Amino acid sequence: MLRPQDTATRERKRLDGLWSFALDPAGAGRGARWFAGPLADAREMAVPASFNDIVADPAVREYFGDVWYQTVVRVPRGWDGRRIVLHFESATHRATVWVGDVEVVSHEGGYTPFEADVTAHVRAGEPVRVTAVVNNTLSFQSIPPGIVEDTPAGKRQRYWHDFFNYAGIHRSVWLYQTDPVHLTDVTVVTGLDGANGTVGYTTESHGAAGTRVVLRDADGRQVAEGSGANGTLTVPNVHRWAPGDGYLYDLEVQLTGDGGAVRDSYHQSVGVRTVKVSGNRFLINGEPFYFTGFGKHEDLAVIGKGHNDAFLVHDFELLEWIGANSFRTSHYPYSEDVLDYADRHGIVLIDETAAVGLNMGLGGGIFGSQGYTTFSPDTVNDASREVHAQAIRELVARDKNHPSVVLWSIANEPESDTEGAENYFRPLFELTRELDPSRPVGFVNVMLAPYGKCRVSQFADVLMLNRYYGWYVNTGDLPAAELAWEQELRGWASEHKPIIITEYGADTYPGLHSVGAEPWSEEYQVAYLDMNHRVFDRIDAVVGEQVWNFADFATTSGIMRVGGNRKGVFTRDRHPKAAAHALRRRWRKDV
Ligand code: BDP
Repeated sequence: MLRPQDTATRERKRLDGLWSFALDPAGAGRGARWFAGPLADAREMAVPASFNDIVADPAVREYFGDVWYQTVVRVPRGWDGRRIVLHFESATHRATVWVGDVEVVSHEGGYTPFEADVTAHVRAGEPVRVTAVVNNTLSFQSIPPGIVEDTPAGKRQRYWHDFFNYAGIHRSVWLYQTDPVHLTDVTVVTGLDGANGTVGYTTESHGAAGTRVVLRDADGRQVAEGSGANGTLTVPNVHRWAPGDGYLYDLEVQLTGDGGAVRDSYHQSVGVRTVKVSGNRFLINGEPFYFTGFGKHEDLAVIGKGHNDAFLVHDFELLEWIGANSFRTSHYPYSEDVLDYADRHGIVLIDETAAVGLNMGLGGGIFGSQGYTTFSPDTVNDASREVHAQAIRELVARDKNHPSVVLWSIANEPESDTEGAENYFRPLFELTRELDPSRPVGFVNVMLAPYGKCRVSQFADVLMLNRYYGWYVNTGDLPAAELAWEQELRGWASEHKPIIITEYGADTYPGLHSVGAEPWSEEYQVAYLDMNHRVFDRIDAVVGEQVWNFADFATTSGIMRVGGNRKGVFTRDRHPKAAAHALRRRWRKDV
């Protein structure tokens, strides 16, 4: 699926703004055909945004079930005879959409796009009603999983991941038009051959008589061209895409119709770079790369997981300020605006699916729910794995052309020390490699499956480890933590794979200080990070450090969380804690 664009042949209209919104706790709306007219008893709701924190009502914040969104859009007058498509960048966690009275699309998965050809249901120049029922209930067959429990006080949604289950329409909604002859997909794979670059391209289209491609440099100068639905272009003296140097070429795909006229034009940005794992090195353009940065979240006050351009720019400014060259899209695919921005600015990404919390052992103690077996016919089962596989397919389909993405993470901290886990994950690794042979694949290992116990890391090209020595274990005892951590890490290093520490962090209440580096104080966060860095610097196989987390973020409530997860190096409103300055001194050679 291609991102909507304005080009010489395409036009789009953004449907963001205030939509009508209604909760449907009884799940009555489908049967009662709420889509067939204006939503009754509706309030106004911002799109894009999570609905949870916008309304001053705990019942809305904690709500799970169906919610309805509706808007009326006038189809532009000039779109007569064109193919018209309705496109959602995401709806969390699933949605069904109607145009007028006609159901046009349903989609499962909260963080990837979906669309429907609505040409037959709209008329140029006329208004049309667009209604979406969005559902945020988590089950053992959703990614991420959860369960609705019957309690004496009523039904409660539980889940095993440590961030708030924000929901709604989190990203832009578009109406766009193309010629009936149109491109449906383009894939680019780049290579290097001495000073030259190669751009292999594959296109899929509908109704085209011919395909032509033109590659232009950042100044708009043509550097290569080709014809045919697929082929390989050579770029003499290529300007490589590299960490810190987000140089992009533009590949224009032109489709011609029967008479030879250009019917569709689509622009795909291309960063020419290679990614490879060699021994325990992670190579970008053949050079060893060391990841510095964070696990992040899409999480903001009031708008929750709603995309916001001001914070997009600000967060990348802070990454540059602190000297981070990378981050992980923990724990779900981020807005495509984030990926485009990373491409342009040379920030390296580990791109993750929403498969977080497939570990009932972990969440049980900490976050409330107890007593479930992770992989079983009644819990995470074959049907769940198919949903997970589809999430991987959609992630790779969406993000395959981003040079910033150098590594797929197919899950965060799943149970990985059992036979059930091994059987669950083997085919998912195979699938990911089949979908994208050009990038390494991994998953993020949890502390409950330490070196020697994990049965899934055998499938991974890169070892990604989340460890909390000095926080969840050896709390407040950094000398003991340092010994234990180094011992475990030396075990992993013996596997001769590159190791990225994808999480290490300590909750820190901003403004809390102590002479003796007490847990929760700003001094402890600094001392904790220093201890980790001493360990990493002693182990050659460590090729990256990503602190948990970039910023404080919202979670479910519980005795482990004080106004959310406080492991941010920045506060939720992006003020630096002492650790931010300490990291800046380590990561930036120039300050
Ligand atoms: C890890 C998870 C992450 C949590 C973090 C923590 O991957 O989502 O927020 O620990 O406990 O288990 O802070």
